[in-house]
Formats: sequence, structure tokens, C-alpha cells
Amino acid sequence: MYRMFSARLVAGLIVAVGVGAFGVQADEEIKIELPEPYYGGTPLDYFGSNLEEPTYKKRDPFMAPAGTTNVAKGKTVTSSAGSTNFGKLEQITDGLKEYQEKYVVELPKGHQWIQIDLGKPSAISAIVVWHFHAAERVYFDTAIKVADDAEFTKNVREVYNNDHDNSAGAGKGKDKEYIEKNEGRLVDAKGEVAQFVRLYSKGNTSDDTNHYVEVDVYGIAAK
Ligand SMILES: [Ca+2]
Ligand SMILES: [Ca+2]
Repeated sequence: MYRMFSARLVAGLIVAVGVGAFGVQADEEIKIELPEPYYGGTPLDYFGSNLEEPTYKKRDPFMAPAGTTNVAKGKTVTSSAGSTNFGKLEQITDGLKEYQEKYVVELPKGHQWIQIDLGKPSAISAIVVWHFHAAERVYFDTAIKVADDAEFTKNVREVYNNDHDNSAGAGKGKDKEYIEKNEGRLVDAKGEVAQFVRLYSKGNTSDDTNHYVEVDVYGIAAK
């Protein structure tokens, strides 16, 4: 009883110090809802020089300012493609992330993007993307940019780019290719303030099309 009380007291003091002494909100771990993993997919037969070493460790907690939520949930999604091959764009922000095919949205082959309008400028701590997780796959030339306007002409910032050899022709990136899994890929957006988020890709290790199951954008409305 005493121990429980004191732990709480200490936690309270830490928060109080965070807010009081420095005038800033203490960070909290963001809560990311994860879909069930899929077991039994075909192992990946791919080696790329820019592929990161696979890890079976759980992702470390990601801290963000108190009050940070998934500001992409239910928001409008548009795309570079006139229409999808299957699935609807609104499924990318509907909160459903399971591996079955009915949760997957397929865009045509080639270099394609999807864009989320957050509705208002938001300070973005992290972006988490699930392209596909019913098998081991790598999506190529994935990049994420944020901007102030829907046309991506104002204050465009790149927060992720794993096109190390510029095969998409949009500029080289320094990030690694990775194997898709149920945790999705978390990208640290470092508090960039933006209303629009664009995610690019150009095919994958199974075919030349592009897929999304879900995109979460963890942020807080900018003051
Ligand atoms: Ca979804
Ligand atoms: Ca590339």
C-alpha cells in the first residue's frame, strides 16, 4: 500500500516538475492499436543493399506531448491514381488494420502517392504506416512528405525517404527499406507542423502495385 502510494506520488511529482518548472507538458507514450500478426506467409526471397536487418523485437515506446492522438482517423484521403484497383481510399484512415485482403487498398502500378488532409495544421510527432502485412514484403521507394497546402507547393518537408538510388526519380533518401509487419512502420516526424501528409511508394517485392491498410498520424492541433 505504502509502496503503491509513493510510486504514484513520484509519478505525480515528475509530471508536476515537467509542467511547472519548465512550462512544458511532459511527454507520454503514444498508444498505437496494433492488428494481429499473420503467421505462415511465404518467406521473403529478396536482398537489397538498402534493406535493414529484420528485427523480431517489439518496437520501443514512442513518446509525444500529452494530448497527442491519431489526427488522421476518419480524415479525407486522396491519391495520385484516378481510381484504386480494389478497396476504397477512406479505408486508409478507418482505423481497421487487419491483414485480410478486405482491409487492403490497392493502387495501380508505378510511382503513386496517397494524401491525408488532417483538417487543420497539426504538430506531428509520428506517422505510422501499414502497407501490407499478410506476408513478408518490402515496398520500394517509400517516402513521406508533409506540407501546408494540398498541392504540395508550400513549406514541403520530407520526413522519410528510402529511395537510396533515386529509382523513383524524386530525390535520394537516407532511410532504410524494411520488411512489412503488423507493427507498421513508425516514422519520427519531429513535431513538424503541417495539415497535409503524402506517402509515396513504387511497387513491392511481390508486384508493381502499391498497397495501404492504414496510416496513423500522431499529432496535436497547432496553436
Ligand atoms: Ca484501414
Ligand atoms: Ca529505390
